[in-house]
Amino acid sequence: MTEKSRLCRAALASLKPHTLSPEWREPRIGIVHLGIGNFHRAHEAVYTEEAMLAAGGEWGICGVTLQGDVAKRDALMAQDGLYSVVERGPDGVRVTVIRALKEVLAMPHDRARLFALLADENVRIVSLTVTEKGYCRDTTTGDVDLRHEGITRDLANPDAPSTVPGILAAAFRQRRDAGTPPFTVLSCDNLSHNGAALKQAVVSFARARDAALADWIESHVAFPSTMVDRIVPSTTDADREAASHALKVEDAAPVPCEPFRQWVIGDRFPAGRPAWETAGAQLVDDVMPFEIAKLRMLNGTHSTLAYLSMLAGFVTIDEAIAHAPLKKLIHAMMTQEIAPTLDVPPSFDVLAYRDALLARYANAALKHRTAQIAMDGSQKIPPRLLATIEARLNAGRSIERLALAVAAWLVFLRGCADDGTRYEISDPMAARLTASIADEPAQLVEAMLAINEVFPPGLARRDDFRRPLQAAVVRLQDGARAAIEHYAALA
Ligand code: CS2
Repeated sequence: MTEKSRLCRAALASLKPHTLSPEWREPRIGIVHLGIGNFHRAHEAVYTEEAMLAAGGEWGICGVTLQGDVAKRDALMAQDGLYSVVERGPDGVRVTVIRALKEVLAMPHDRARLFALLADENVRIVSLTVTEKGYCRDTTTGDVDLRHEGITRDLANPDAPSTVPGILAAAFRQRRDAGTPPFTVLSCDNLSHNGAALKQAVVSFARARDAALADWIESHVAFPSTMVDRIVPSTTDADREAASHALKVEDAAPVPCEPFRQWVIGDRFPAGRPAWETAGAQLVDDVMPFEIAKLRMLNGTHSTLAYLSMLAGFVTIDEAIAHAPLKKLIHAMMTQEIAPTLDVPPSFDVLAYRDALLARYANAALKHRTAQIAMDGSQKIPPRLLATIEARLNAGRSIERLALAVAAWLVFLRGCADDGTRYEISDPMAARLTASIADEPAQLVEAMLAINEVFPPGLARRDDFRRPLQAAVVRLQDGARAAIEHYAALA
């Protein structure tokens, strides 16, 4: 067998049928994206390429890995930033080569190049997908966590930062001192009020060293909020094979995803933006209703499915949702417990949204692993489930199924599935969480509720939360499948 050549810009002429459009003019870099994971490459990068095709603009992307993932940088740079998006839906597979990514950097190795770009006035947007933990927030105040190891280091060495707040504050110091207008900061992470949350983290970081800089950021920089949505699993060999089979050249870094995508963006870009609306993005004044609906309905049920599945032994989301009692439980959880907490515009049909989500979960071509979603629960549980629980309790309503979801997370943290299979807990708070593990349900609930970074003390104290939570942990002692059956049968 002859070895296939590698995807690269010189080969683009022969790849035209696999691009969004044969037209292409290489843009300059206008966006720096922190956290160049699969999600960004299947989402913002695709929207941005379509926007440039429709309306032009110098919006090439420089992606940055903050974890020093040199292998990822080198794999993408060996392909001149090109990669394919492998859309997997009920109607088959579609492979598209994306060209918007122009450069990839790995921190801390490429710090000088990153700061040169962050100082460049052509860079008008810095976007982020760094997950909840990348914000280094003290969740009780929303300010940056001054005890966080990376934050302490960055405050002591402001010219060699490695955290997101540290990097952004240093970049703004450069721009302010040079008289260059600021770039807009666009958070694309799944947390509520993501723009405001990031602004608070960056401003409070700056304030700890340089109050004038904090004031400058506060008054000059726009941090619009966004709601991002596309289910994007990790890449497998099957994706690499599908891409190279379709393209007839080797792609070492394809991204699998579902056909569906959605992006709702707060329209505040004083330094300009790509014409993302031409690619189907919704530019709105207020993102919040969309953001909360997505976090609670999609991410909330995703996490529920993930923890129950880890215990019950369902490996992928489609496998979990094919289990009739679990589907019934998730349907009821959305309809009866989550949807009533949402305050959405009349044009937003929550029940149609629910049905569309269930159909997306059933996509058997995607193979979205429940273990992937189960990661970082300490960061995901509060916005996805606890906020809904508080809203329900404040309205004097029941939380049986939501409590089961949180209970499943607690039991999951024991690191052992119902059939005895052991798995690792991947979570920035893993040590703290596993130290609080107990076999006895009441003890487990007690120890976990004492972790204030996850459970706000006001909620943790409430009897109307503790009771159903403990009852659900007790149910799970008999196995997740039995618990699922029980809760699916609730009226
Ligand atoms: C998932 C999300 O991994 C997870 O925690 O819930 O990444 C989810 O797939 C996306 O938010 C969908 O837009």
